[in-house]
Amino acid sequence: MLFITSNKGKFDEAYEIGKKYGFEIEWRKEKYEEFQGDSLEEIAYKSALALVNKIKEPFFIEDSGLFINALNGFPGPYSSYVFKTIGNDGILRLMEGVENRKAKFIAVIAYFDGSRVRIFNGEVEGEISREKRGDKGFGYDPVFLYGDKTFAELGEEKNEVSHRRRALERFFESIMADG
Ligand code: ITT
Ligand code: NA
Repeated sequence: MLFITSNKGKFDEAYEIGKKYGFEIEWRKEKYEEFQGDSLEEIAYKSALALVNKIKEPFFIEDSGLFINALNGFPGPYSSYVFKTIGNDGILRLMEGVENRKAKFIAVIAYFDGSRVRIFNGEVEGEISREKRGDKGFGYDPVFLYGDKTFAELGEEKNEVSHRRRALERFFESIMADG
């Protein structure tokens, strides 16, 4: 099972989750052309289609993002760019004085099965913390509270509850059902 991503954090988690289901996930570290779009689904679907000619064997990609309620879903589909530019400090600044801290992570997997592209979703609800906490995980993990801990404090446990876990679970279950 080939996972195409430039993000080591994503790969490491998918690899660990895959093991639990008996799937060996192989990393193809590649920066692919990422289509713009209004939704993660659209971006993932179009990006996967564009890779089909190049890869020629079954593979999946995953597009993910952080959606903050009080910011109308920002950074959402722009999560990668926003992380590289303003980062977690920028997110905390935007949330200064904001009482409604609700947010969610969404992961969308686009899987090319050799003939068509199929989509699997997962999400997890939480809150934006008041300060960065924890040194595990990657990306927005230090500012995403799940209960009273951030994803960066949870470590391994993140893989039990994350958006990525939920999307991968649906993906693996579907493959197993197909035999
Ligand atoms: P690809 O090569 O797979 O596209 P990417 O890092 O560009 O890697 P995305 O386009 O999906 O990935 O951008 C998602 C952004 O959201 C990126 O900045 C990630 O660091 C962040 N992110 C995704 N999942 C996360 C998670 O589980 N915890 C923290 N941050 C996450
Ligand atoms: Na990306």
